[in-house]
Amino acid sequence: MGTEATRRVTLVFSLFDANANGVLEADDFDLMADRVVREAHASDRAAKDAMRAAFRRYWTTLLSELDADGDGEISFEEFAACVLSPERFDATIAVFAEALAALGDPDGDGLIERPLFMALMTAIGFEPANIDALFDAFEPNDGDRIRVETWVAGIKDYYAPGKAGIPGDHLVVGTAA
Ligand SMILES: [Ca+2]
Ligand SMILES: [Ca+2]
Ligand SMILES: [Ca+2]
Repeated sequence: MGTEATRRVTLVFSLFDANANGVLEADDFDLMADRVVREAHASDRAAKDAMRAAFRRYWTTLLSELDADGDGEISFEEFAACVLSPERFDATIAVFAEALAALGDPDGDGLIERPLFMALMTAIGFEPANIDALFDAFEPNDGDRIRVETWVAGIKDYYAPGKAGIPGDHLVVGTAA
């Protein structure tokens, strides 16, 4: 695993540990879902429900794949094992990426404006400066908008352990240029 991927796993763990108690549990994913959905003012009920379901699926996938000691929580050591077989998370991450990107495009024109992108990513727990750098790395067009597919691909790359040299590296603390 490359250094960027190592840092990303560490950052993703700290983001997922929304209640900051040092382990991942169902509560963390409910908290994150609440925060994200709260920012999705213009989205309809179905889109918000899809986001909540995607967070829940993310948690149940982590639990079934990574809870080595069977205590119902995921420690950092257990979480780090996700890099050993990243393909087991592909389907779950894809659902999560589609649901999150859909919240970014409530009018369905296929484009995401920077302010909503900022609001949703801040709700997930990323730092504003890093989010800005990521949005720029996605090469927004002259209306300062990015394509939904670009973000979906970026989310999949970001959560795929082992990838490096991707736009999501801007989200790793301290590397935003
Ligand atoms: Ca926690
Ligand atoms: Ca455990
Ligand atoms: Ca849009």
